[in-house]
Amino acid sequence: MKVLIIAPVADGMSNPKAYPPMGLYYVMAILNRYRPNWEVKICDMNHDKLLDYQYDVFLIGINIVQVLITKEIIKYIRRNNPHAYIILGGAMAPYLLNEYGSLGEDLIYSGEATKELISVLEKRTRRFYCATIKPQLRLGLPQIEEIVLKYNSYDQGAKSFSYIYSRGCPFNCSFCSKGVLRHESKIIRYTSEMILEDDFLRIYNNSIKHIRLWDDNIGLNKLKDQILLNKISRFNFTFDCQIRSEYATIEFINKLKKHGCTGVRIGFESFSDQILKIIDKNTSTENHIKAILNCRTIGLPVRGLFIIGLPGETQETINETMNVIEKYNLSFTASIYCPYPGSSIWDNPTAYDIKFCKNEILQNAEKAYYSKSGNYNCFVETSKMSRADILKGHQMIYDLFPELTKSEGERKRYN
Ligand code: B12
Ligand code: SF4
Repeated sequence: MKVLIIAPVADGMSNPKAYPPMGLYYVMAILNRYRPNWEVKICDMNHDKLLDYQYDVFLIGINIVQVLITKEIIKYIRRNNPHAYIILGGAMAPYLLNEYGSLGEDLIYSGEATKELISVLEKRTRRFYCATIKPQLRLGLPQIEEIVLKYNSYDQGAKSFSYIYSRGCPFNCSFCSKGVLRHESKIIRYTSEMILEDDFLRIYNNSIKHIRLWDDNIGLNKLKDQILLNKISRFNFTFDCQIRSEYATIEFINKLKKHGCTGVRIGFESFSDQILKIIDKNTSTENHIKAILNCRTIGLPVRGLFIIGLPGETQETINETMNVIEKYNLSFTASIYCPYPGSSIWDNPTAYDIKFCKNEILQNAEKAYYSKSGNYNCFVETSKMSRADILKGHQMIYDLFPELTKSEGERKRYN
């Protein structure tokens, strides 16, 4: 069987070279492992042109911003190969049928790629398939060499590699679109120690010095964290990761630093307790401030991630966020809020202080992120802020603190 796995163009991604489509390499790993005689290739349309349509099966992985482009890709495939079997999967898969109807695919596969995918392909199952979530996580990444050749990202001047050690998240922020993890997301699945060792050995053998961790769970499980950190130290990697503010205790930050952490990203979202409550963030601005201070005490660079335009946003709440950024000289990234399917706000907009048009978002999601012209868009309004106010408030943060958009490391280098 000839299989082509496609990553559609991800418009607005600042540097696609830095972001391998990790999920699709795991899909490839499953096929390679259970059907080694199948010919399986990946076409990342951020880099490669889709020129050859002579495959039996096309597997396409999509998130919300890749839906419309995928519809076009499917049209091309059908035109050039009417007998192809086309499957859609990835973060947006569970919501596609409900929100868009069919995009022209044969099957929507919701969930992690597991061995079940093989029988789905062989039986040419139609319409919708929901994979069961297994406690044990997936295989390793056998194509590390290929990924390193194609994607060269540098962090802290060192060649780096994106990696994810755990999946799931026990929290339920009302703005978060949990995608394939769905309600079972509370079952946290970790890569086994043996696989971790094997992956890291091959990452090391490919001259990678820095790991960029995309886990949502660092700090949640002491034992698992320790396994990960020991492995990182064993290969002498440096790394960066994201953590929640309440996990950023002085002990944990110290531990991260000792094991080679060069910086943490913290999803503060807002410095208004009222907003944190509305979005069910399950933490407080007190924890946020402590986290910043703990990072400063230990000397670990921190970047705050914020979302402007969340339910309950007012000019005052934006000011609260700005005051903290200024007071702590905090490096930051601020996005504009856009509700996505799979989140509680999307499902129950009337329960929140927010207004938006679902159809407008579904037809323009890729523009909500960051348009090619460099402009942001806003598709929401709160009772106190219009779209224009939110855009203005967001722009003001960038205008007031342009220096703070750089990382702490960069700021030191240029001072
Ligand atoms: C790393 C990451 C990024 C990176 C890199 C993205 C990239 N293209 O590689 C950056 C920071 C750039 C990014 C940006 C954005 N991201 Co992002 N990102 C993630 C994150 C944290 C990890 C993704 C990952 O690699 N997971 C690991 C792999 C193994 O999992 P996976 O991709 O889900 O793949 C598995 C299954 O889904 C399945 N599968 C996947 N594809 C396919 C295809 C087929 C055919 C089959 C059968 C199975 C299958 O098998 C895989 C292995 O089990 C996820 C959250 C998460 N924890 O997953 C959010 C997430 C994917 N991002 C999300 C969003 C919304 C965005 C942005 C739109 C954010 C914004 N508003 O600015 C942008 C869009 C960028 C773009 N243009 O694509 C949402 C998607 C929601 C949705 N419903 O679509 C997520 C789920 C976060 C969330 N909880 O809201 N992101
Ligand atoms: S935003 Fe982060 S902490 Fe909140 S539910 Fe999503 S992954 Fe979990």
